[in-house]
Amino acid sequence: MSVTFRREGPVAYVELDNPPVNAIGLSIRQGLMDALDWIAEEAHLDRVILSGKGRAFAAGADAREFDAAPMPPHLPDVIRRMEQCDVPWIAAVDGVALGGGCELVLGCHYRIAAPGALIGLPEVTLGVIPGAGGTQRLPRLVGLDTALQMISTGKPVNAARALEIGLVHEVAEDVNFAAEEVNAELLTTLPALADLPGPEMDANAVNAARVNASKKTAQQIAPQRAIDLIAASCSEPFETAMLKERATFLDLRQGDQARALRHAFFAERAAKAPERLKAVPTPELTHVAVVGGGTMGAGIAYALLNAGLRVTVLETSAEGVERAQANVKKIIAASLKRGLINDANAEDRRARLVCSDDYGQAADAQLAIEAAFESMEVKKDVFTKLQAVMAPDAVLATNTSYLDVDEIAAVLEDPTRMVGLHFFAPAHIMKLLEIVNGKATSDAALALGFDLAKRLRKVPVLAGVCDGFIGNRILARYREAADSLLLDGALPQDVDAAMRGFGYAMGPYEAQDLSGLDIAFANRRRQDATRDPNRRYVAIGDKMVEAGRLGRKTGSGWYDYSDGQTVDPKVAEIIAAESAVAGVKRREIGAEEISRTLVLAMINEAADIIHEGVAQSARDVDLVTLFGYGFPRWRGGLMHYADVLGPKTVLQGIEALSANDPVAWTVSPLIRDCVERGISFAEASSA
Ligand code: T1G
Repeated sequence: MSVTFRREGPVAYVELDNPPVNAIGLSIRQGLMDALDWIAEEAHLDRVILSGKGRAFAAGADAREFDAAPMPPHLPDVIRRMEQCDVPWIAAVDGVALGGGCELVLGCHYRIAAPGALIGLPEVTLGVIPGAGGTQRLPRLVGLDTALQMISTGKPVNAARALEIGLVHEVAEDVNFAAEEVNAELLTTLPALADLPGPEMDANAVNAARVNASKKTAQQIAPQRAIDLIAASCSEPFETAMLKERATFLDLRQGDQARALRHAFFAERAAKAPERLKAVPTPELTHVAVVGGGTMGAGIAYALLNAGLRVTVLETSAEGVERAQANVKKIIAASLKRGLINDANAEDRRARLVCSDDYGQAADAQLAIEAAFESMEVKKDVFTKLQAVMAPDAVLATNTSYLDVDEIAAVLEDPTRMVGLHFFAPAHIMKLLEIVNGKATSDAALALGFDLAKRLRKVPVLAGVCDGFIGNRILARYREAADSLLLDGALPQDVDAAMRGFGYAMGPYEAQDLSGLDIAFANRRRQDATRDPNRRYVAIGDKMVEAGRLGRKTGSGWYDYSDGQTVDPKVAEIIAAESAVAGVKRREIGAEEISRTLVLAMINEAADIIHEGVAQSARDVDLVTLFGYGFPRWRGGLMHYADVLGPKTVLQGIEALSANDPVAWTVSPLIRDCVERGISFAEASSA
């Protein structure tokens, strides 16, 4: 039974019970209709208390039903019946009431929240709009401006804010008890929100919401459509506007953007340890050592402190120790300033942090994460020292971005304890964690890696060993294809604008100016010996580094930073000179060709990565590109987008580009396989 109902005296109790978060699927909608039928037959009831069993009131409509035809009873009809019920309904909200959960609350006549409750309409984050009255009832309850903010951003409010804006009548520790205590007389006077007049139109507020949505959720349809419907609440009769809301919801949920956002939502939740690791025993994590207190090390240390762990940051000198201490404390201070933690939390984190140049301090750590300089010699030395002090069953992890995990593991007497844990800067903010499975890596080491990911609330993705694992290998191909377009006629600002137009927050050149051109330079040097001489090599990046243009940190890179970020004519000169040396006649290259070329290059590389088994599935590539590299979430991730294009279109697109550089554009066997078998990338590689 997804909905239970009973009465005690004049009080009817209706409880949602669909673990884990009371997602409102058909069983709940039908259960509520059954409860309403029962209530209609009961006499002498003065209230119905609606609550959610477990940790949520209700997480919203069951998004897994959105791919199928809608099944009656439909939520808007259920809520309308609650609202018109002769017995007043009280929402007793403990936990989250989101989406349809919030719309159930709005269908009640009296609303109570527990202090830790979160109430909101996040539908736009799934590419849809509130489809059960939210766009019409919320403005009638909290006013136009607040409704515009809440619905177009999808951000929920906490109990205090809900009380402040009038979304709930009261906040109470024990919401059920408070509901029993509400004055019965008062309950009979409370109107149904649908019967209230809509709010006054405020064109400025509507425009402000549109401008904000076009900035924060550029190119996304749902926020703008939500704003249209909220504005309609000012002028159109409730029932008329409700028909429009329903039609808009049904239209959006089948669209590419909603499918992509649903895919991203469920892919993130499916990111768990492979089945075989579930049975592998792992130690309880209490103490983790981090080697290297630079930017990455400090970020990792802070993520560990945030998860309640004891952390020892190891350095090689007193200065290093001081620098590590300062770096972690800087992050703590920044979190304090942003209100993410309070003074007590900050003190608690500082108390669990030790920075030291004595490796012996790590002796009882269950795990060590090396985040030292990206040099094979340095890493081998670190692991030799760790091995000497840590327990033989402690797991040793490297955060290397590019270096060969197997070669590092070879310095250990027991290489099975080595695993790659590739964090992304800033490590305490970026959710992606690539867990790199070395040749010798044991299941115990992998399992501990996934335990850590869960503890840190990261999105874990299993990666095989190759140059750059999954994400950086795709990034290297993205940059190589971009540099090739520079040689043919594009300029950095053209490429960046084109990729921002595709949906990235930042293009590849402005991004590289942030991380530094020297990293890719070092990687190209590392690959010199093994590069295919028939593969087009673009030396523009090398010339930039030779000219001292390393990016923001040197005041200039692909752009000039002496006064903000500006286009620098010197860069175009360097590029033109390289085109001349290469004998290339430069041509105009438009934004559509740029974005198509770069996305196809990434898709082809990702297809190889899946084909080689470095990534387990297309979905894992989506997680990496979404949570580590800023791929637009409303496109669902690189391979979800590849499936939107379709394998045949991908194949044709790549073949059309291969003339210029047949080696770089060799079509991945996975793509040919999908076309020949008539299957999607998701089907070809479903883990
Ligand atoms: N539909 C289906 N499954 C859901 C779900 C949902 N709305 N929300 C959560 N789950 C599953 C999730 O996939 C996971 O499954 C498990 O529940 C625990 O979730 C008509 C149209 C509620 C804050 O956007 O934000 O209502 O992996 O791991 O971290 O107008 O889930 O265990 O198999 O996330 O504690 C609007 C989405 C829907 C809220 C809990 N609602 N959910 O977070 O647990 S559209 C939302 C969340 C709608 C109406 C419209 C979070 C959470 P599994 P979890 P959590």
